[in-house]
Amino acid sequence: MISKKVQKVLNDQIKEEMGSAYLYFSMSNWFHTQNLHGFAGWLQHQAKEELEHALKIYGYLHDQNSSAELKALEAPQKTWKSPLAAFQDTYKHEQHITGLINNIADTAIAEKDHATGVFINWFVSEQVEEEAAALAVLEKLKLIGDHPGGIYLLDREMGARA
Ligand code: OFO
Repeated sequence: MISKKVQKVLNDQIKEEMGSAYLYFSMSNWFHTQNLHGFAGWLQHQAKEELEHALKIYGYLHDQNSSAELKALEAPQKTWKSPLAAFQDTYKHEQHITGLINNIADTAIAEKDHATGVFINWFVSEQVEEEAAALAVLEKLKLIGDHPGGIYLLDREMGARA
């Protein structure tokens, strides 16, 4: 059984993971409208991963004989002024999520909840990868600047992810 505090931060995180999925679906949609289908595919893949993260927490709550509370989601941003602006937001968003995951880890420690500590460690490592992946794209976009040829090539590279 997990404490009320741990239940709360885990339920809040389900909403955050669903919100991440929503944000990345919305970005994917915007990239499709820009005819950058490689970026769109990359973000769709990312959105699916976020749904899996939400499901992982949902499953853990049930394994702990608890119940998931599904909260309302806000509509995500719909347009960006450039691919660079979108990936600045992606990187910032992942840093925000890392902070929330660290807070869950801190809560588990404060509650002497070793099971949740072990469970959330997977997310701690995952966030290192997610920040690195977003930053790698962001840095390439900074290098490319306003050169359409560079965006075109990066779009092809991004399309290889799926
Ligand atoms: Fe769920 O890792 Fe990104 O947000």
